[in-house]
Amino acid sequence: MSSVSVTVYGTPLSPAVSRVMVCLFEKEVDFKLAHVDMAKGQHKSPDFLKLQPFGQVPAFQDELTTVFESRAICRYICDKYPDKGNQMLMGRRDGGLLARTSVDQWLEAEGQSFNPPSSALVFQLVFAPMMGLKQDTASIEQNEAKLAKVLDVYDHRLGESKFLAGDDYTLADLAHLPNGHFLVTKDKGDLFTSRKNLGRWWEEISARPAWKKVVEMQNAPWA
Ligand SMILES: N[C@@H](CCC(=O)N[C@@H](CS)C(=O)NCC(=O)O)C(=O)O
Repeated sequence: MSSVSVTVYGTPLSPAVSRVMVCLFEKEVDFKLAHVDMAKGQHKSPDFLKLQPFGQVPAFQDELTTVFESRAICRYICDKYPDKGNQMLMGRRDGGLLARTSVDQWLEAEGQSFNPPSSALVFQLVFAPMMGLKQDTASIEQNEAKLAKVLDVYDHRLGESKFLAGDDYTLADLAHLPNGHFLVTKDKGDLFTSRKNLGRWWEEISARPAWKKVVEMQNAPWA
């Protein structure tokens, strides 16, 4: 019988799915990827809706526990497997409330400030062409301007500390990889490299072996 208890439902091309996958790789938690064919609408099927009531990927199962929302899944993985793999992802264990709060704060900043404009850009630059939709240039311009303002704040922060939450690489940094990667591969890398501290940070976090494994899976022919 397989000893793997964790299943991620989705496709590695989805930013939210790849956020969970990179967390599992960092934590060295074995998992199965159950492919969900979104083109066929499998994410809206009654069985899938039992795992993810909004009909979105990822869905996540660990034995009898099911969790949805990629950032909540990442927190679950860190809490459930504290002694596995990278043990700093939720902040240093001896760092107490302040270390964890700093991670939570920047993870929220990713979800509330970075994600809305970067997701809109990724949709226009990556998924609209894949789906045969015309790119909306006004949306690209507006969201790039919104994102630039967010990244100015990040650049300032990253002038004070090596990573967003402090001196260690944490979930707060990791959560940015999926959208950041698509922006860089779609010629928007100057959003990062034109800002000195942000460019240094991006180079470091995107070179992590756990993220490289996700990119390899995204580039596989079956993805
Ligand atoms: N906030 C959710 C977002 C999930 C999400 O937007 N998933 C997209 C793929 S990246 C999806 O399933 N889209 C299809 C749909 O909304 O019907 C998370 O982080 O898990």
